[in-house]
Amino acid sequence: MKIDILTLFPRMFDGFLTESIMSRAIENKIVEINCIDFREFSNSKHKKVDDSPYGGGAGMVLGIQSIYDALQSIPNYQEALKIMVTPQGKTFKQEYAYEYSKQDHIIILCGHYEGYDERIRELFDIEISIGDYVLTGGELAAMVLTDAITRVIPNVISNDDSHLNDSFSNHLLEHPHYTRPADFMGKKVPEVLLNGNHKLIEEWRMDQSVKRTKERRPDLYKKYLKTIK
Ligand code: 6GU
Repeated sequence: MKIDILTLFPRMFDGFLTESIMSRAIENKIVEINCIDFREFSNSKHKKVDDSPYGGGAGMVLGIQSIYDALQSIPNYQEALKIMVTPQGKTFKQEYAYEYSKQDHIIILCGHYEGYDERIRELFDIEISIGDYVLTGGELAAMVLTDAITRVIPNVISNDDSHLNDSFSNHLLEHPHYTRPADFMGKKVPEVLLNGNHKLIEEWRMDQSVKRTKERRPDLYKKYLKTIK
C-alpha cells in the first residue's frame, strides 16, 4: 500500500515514520509513505498557499492551486482513495481502518489555517475527523489514520492478527493484563490467572471485558449486546 500525505509540515512526520511498528512496516515494504510539501507546488512568487477570504473576514483560507498541482503530480492519483482530514468530517473509527487498509493507494490532505477553499473538497472522496476537539492542523490526524490503517494490514503486527481481538473490533474493551511480579508491594495479580486453567482464564477475561465495557462505554456495550442476541 502506498500512502501519500499532502502537508505543509513534512518534518512533523519524521519521528512517526522512523520508530517502532511504522518504521518496520516501511522497511519491510508493506507500506510506502511519502510526505509531499504542497507549498513547493505554489505558483506564487513567495510560495504562498493561502489568501484572504472573498467576502472579507478575519483569517486566511487555504487556496486550491498548490493542492491541485500537488495532487496531479502523484502517479495514478485518480485511482487513489483521497481523504481530507478536517474537524468537519465523519469521525474516524476502527471499522474504517479495516476498510481503508484494503486500498492500494491512499492520499491524505492535511489542512491548516482557518479553512479550505470550498472547491478543494471536490478533489477528495471523503472527509474524516479524528474526534470532537480542534487541533492546530491536520498532521496529527493524518498520522492517526496512517497508524490505525497500517497496523491492521496483514503481517504488520508480528504475532499476526492479534489485532482481531482489539478493543472496538468486537465492540468490547480489552480485559486487564498482568505480568511479573505476581505480588508487587502487596498489589496481587488475580488468582485465576496463576492457576493455569485456560478455560477459567478465558471466562474471567471475557467477564472482565464485558464488565469494563458496560461501566466505561455504555454506547459500545449496547452494540455488543446486539451481537450476542
Ligand atoms: Cl482532521 N483536523 C484538525 N485541525 N482538528 C481536528 C481534526 C482534524 N480532527 C479532530 N480535530
